[in-house]
Amino acid sequence: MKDLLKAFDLSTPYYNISTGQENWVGNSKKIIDIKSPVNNDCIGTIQLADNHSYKVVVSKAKEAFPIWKSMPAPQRGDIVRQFGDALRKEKENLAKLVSYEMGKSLQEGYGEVQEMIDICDFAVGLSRQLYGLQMHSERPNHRMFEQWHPLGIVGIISAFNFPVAVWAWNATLAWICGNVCVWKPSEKTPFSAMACQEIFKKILKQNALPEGISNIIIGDSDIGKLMASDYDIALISATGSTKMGKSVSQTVGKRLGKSILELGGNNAIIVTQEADLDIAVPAIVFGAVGTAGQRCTSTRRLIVHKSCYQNLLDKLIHAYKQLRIGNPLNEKNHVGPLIDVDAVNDYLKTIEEAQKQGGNLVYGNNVLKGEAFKSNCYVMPTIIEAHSNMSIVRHETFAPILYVFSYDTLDEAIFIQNNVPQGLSSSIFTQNMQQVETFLSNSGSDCGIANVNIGTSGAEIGGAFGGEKETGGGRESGSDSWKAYMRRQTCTVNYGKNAHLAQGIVFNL
Ligand code: UN1
Repeated sequence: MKDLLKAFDLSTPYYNISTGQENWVGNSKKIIDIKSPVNNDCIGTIQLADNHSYKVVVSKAKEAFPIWKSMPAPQRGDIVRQFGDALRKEKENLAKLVSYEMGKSLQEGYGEVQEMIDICDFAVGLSRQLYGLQMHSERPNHRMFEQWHPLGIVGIISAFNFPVAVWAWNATLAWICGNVCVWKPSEKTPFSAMACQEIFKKILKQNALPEGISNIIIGDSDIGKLMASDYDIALISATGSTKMGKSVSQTVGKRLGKSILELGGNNAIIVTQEADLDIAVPAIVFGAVGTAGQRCTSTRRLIVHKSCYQNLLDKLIHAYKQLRIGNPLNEKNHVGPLIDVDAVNDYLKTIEEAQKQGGNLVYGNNVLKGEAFKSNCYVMPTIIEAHSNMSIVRHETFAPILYVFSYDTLDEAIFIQNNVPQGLSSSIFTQNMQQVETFLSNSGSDCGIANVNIGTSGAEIGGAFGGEKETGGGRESGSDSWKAYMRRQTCTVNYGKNAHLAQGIVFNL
């Protein structure tokens, strides 16, 4: 694994922040070992940033902004194209590093890097399509239109579960829009983040551009708080827990700054009596156990029509028995470890609490022991039969725990689905068009993502990604999410010889 770090020039003992052309600077007293959840080996040691390092980073970003924003957007797009090309070349190494540092299966590591490549392609095209509307003015010889300008510094706070892709969704769009970025990755997965910075840094250098266009700062929540309160950060895009999002939003709100929040999910799949179970079962299993249940889109609740309830439950238990849990870098394994022992404790506590509240454990509830599992982070995916008045089902636990509910009418199923504080992703499995359209109607799913006959996780980058209620309301990635990274300006030009006031107001002097 040391070779992987070398592949990204990450081979000296301490890392902290990357600034300008000066490379890594560290100065806080907090030094942490980054241990792989795969085998508990120390990947490297990180010196966390403090206030001073933060200020240095922001000053580098500030210096770079005028240079970057003055480049035409399609030229900025070309820099992002080069980044996408470099990611294609580095795909294998980066996927392995992500898998080793975060614990997701290598297949999913490749998927995550592919998601980065896809968003680069999307951003390149978009760099020629930052369209503003033109409106007809009510006044003669006047032209009215809107245009979009960059914001300045975009702060990106990302989580451990997608240590590189979520940053790329934000950074690539922010860049083509003319912004510079300051990225605070999760301090649980800093090496994957720094590898990305190294890749992009080389491209900036090759193009004689300042590294301050992309900055990285490895710190704990204190750095997140500095970013949120900093008037120099025009937009904060934060991905993580609802608790973190509320704190960021309140701090940013105090200064009337802008934020994009992508917070917790509590995603459900409804399986109706007219579902094709052959396509439902793999989607449910991948949604619930993929990334060891640590996606914000992971399937946490399954709402099944009573007529097929037992049949589906039996099929799921059968499928769960086939799952291979183990080293995620071994492509034969389906499920890797949780991120750390704290996450394992949350898993155990949640299962215990669910049982106390009347849940019926039908599969799982086990931490695997032995040489192959020596990090103590490998858990068995778990299935619990639940009912709606269990309060625990309203909480997001980042672990492979699936609650299963039985329902009678579709209205009841939709009610159960929506009756949680979060609103990210949702799915229905059915071949019945009325059921599909009811689920998609304004009386149906209240989530930002509503799928039919596919699971809750694994969204493509082309759509806007995000959700409602405590998920935070932000939208990232595709569609017109780019607009959040720019400021809109409405312009009206009088090219005539007379002064006209709007609304026909007469003001004769
Ligand atoms: C996340 O878990 O924060 O839709 C992002 C998905 C992925 C992204 C998840 N494309 O599951």
